[in-house]
Amino acid sequence: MSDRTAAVTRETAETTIEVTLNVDGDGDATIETGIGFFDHMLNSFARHGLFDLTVRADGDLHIDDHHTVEDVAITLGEAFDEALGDRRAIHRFADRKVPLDEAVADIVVDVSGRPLFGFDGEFSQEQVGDLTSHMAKHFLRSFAMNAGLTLHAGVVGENAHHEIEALFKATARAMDDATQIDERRGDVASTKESL
Ligand SMILES: [Mn+2]
Repeated sequence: MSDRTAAVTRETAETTIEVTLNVDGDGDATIETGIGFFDHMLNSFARHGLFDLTVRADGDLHIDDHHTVEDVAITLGEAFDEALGDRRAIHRFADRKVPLDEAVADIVVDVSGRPLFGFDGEFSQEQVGDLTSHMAKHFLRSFAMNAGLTLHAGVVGENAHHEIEALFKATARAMDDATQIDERRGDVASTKESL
């Protein structure tokens, strides 16, 4: 198996984002986005998905968190798409339910190459630290669109920190499961023979 790694840089007038990813890592992360709670979420994503991940973001935080979170999601999605290559022999489908105290997040994913995003839930507070809670949903959508995922997410809870963290952990575990290689497949996990 060739290395499932990627290095993607994305530069716009609003942000400069650098991401390196090893899908088959062991959870090593170096994250600097300038948004403390978002760093906490990306660290958690790497750790629980056993992805080696570096994210360096230099964004227009003097405006708000929107462009930085969105562009990190796009760049991370592109990194997964590149690292997974032809997606040969992966499990493709996975679902994970992760609690964090009173919050429960539910993720089901198809690493299909056909982007679609569904979301069911509300965040209990508008803001967690420097992150606008709604941006967690926007992150998942942008990640799914750019990684080529069918991703359905749901969350319930009473504390937005818990709700968002449970979503990131469940997404990490689901992505870890779905991207595992099943050598019995030997080929792409689709009757169309391409993803
Ligand atoms: Mn936390």
